[in-house]
Amino acid sequence: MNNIESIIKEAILQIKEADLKAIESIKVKYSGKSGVLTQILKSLSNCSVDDKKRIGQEANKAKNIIETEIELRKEALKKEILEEKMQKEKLDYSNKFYFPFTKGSFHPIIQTIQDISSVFKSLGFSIAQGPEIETNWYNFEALNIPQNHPARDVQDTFYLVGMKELLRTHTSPGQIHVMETQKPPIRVIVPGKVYRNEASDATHSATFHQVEGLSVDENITFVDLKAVLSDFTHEFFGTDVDIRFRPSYFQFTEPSAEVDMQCIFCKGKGCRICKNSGWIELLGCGMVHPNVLKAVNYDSEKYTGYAFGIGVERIAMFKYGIDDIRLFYENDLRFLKQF
Ligand code: FA5
Repeated sequence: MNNIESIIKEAILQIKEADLKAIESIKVKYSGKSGVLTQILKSLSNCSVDDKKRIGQEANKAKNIIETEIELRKEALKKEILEEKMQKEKLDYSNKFYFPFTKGSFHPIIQTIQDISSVFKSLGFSIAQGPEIETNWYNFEALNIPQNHPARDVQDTFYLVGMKELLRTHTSPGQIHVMETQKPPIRVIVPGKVYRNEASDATHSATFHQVEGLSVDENITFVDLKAVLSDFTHEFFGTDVDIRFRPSYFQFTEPSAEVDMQCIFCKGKGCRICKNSGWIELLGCGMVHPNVLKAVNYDSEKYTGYAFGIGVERIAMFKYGIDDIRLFYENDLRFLKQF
């Protein structure tokens, strides 16, 4: 009997120290098929009836005690593991690490696109989107840019594998998408990102943004174009800003012009930014070429239109007094936090 009591004590001590793996071998050791208590029960066959009864009862009681202790320990161990896991995964909702919040803001280019858009919205323009991956048809052919035009040279255009698709080199394909799906009167802007295979400098980048503008209706003239662009520049930069329309050439407009703004960095005297000309080019524009209207099955005898393509980075440089376009893409927080 003393032996059974010491077996219980010894087992309980081991159970208290055991982990989940060890506890299974303790079970085998005491109450398994060849376990200590099972052996005691088996050895009773030669004992007297009294001894069989007394020792048998005590051995079974010991077996129950040990098995209960084992189950309790197993439960406690599982709970401990779960709590440890929850502790590790617990989120700290207290505010000690997170205040004060640093306020986010729009990138100056996004902000400029929003500002340009809201001026044109106030002038009655709606906003449309076009894809960045285009076909030759939308980027060139429908815009009256023939196969041998230098703008189609692989030097300027990023073609996708297979040469069938390309990254749009300007937002003008947006004109075609709009005219294909809408009938005149049209008054729309198409903002977006464009790509050109060219070296970057203080005023040029290989990836930049444009806002395309298009208006098509009966009796639209160059006077309407001049009026809308003058309204835009004065609304955006203020009435004291000096702009000029300079005759130019685009395959998809006739006549064509470029709009320059007096360089704000040197006040027109000439500097590195304006390449000593005193002016910085803001946008290209003109009257929509009849061939473009024909490409979208518009009646070019009935309808006329104007179009323009604004360089967003150039506008942002003017607005914020930035002398190098590359600053927009470096994502230096010291620069971005100023906006
Ligand atoms: C065009 O892209 C014509 N699609 C614009 C147009 C639309 C003309 C509709 C007529 C009718 P251009 O290549 O000149 O034109 O670019 C337009 C404007 O984008 C420029 O005036 C300039 O402000 C800006 N721009 C041009 N190249 C770059 C460049 N590499 N980096 C930053 N801005 C640029």
